[in-house]
Amino acid sequence: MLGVNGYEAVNWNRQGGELVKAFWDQQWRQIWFPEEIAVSKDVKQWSRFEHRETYKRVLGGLTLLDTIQTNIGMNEIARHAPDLQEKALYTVFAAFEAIHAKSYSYIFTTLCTNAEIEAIFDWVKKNGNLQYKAGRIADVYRSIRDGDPVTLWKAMFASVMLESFLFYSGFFYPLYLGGLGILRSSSEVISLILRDESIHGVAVGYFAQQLYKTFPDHVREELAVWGYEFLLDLYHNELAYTDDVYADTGLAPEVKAYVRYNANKALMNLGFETMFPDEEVHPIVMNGIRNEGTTYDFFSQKGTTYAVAKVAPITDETFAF
Ligand code: MN3
Ligand code: MN3
Repeated sequence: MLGVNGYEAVNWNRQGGELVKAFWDQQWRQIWFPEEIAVSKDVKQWSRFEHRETYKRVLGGLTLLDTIQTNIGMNEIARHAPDLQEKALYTVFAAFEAIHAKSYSYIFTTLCTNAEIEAIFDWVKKNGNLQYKAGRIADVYRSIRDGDPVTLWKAMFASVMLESFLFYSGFFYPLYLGGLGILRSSSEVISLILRDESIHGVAVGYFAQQLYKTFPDHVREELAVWGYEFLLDLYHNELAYTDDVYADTGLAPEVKAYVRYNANKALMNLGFETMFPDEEVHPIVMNGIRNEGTTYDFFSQKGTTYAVAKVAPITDETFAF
């Protein structure tokens, strides 16, 4: 970064960056590669699986979102964040996004023919709801003005929407099936992605909250209105996307409940009031998350038995990795 007195070097010994370091350490501790998971174990079940088309589309949609998060989201936020340690953290997050985007291709290679794979990537380019959500998020990322904290905050808000909310219409299906013992190895890959997204949502949300506190009241009010409108617009698009992608499975109502639950979590990550009432999330999906035996849903689900999903606010405990 070029200041008045020249380029400034990142100083990790500076006081006050403890939280950046905690997120950094946690992210590296959970490094993983898709090739470590034996997705080939799913091949046999895949050949007789009824809803292959739905499954492929779900993964295709997720691939697009992770591609945008790699190439635009984390890069743009890292580029414009003023703090050098925070910049470094976002760069690390971006590397994990690249792993995520690549991991879906690993599942495709294992389960699908080349012609099928081409058809999925073609579907991604043509699906209106998918392109709409990608476009709305990417536009906010591309609109950051240099040295302008308000447009940076909006991009951070959009990032939390993507990672804590919009991914979940897709995550639902592999988690649900995995919970039923169907395509379990592929579902394990998705669980590992979800574990990273939990950190990203909390971290970006937390730093966005710190930025938000620096704005005067009238700016905060404007941004809150902008934020809820942005979420609602994406939510309506998500309902249409869910109806379309899950049409053959009968699962759309369950997916939508999960989407609302995660929309609330995204808002909590940003320090905003939730907007949907608490409701029951399919217990199989919750089991699918829990059975991996990790703490990536460190947010609201650690050590509880539940069928009714509740959203907890960020507290000191949130950061006890
Ligand atoms: Mn990702
Ligand atoms: Mn992420």
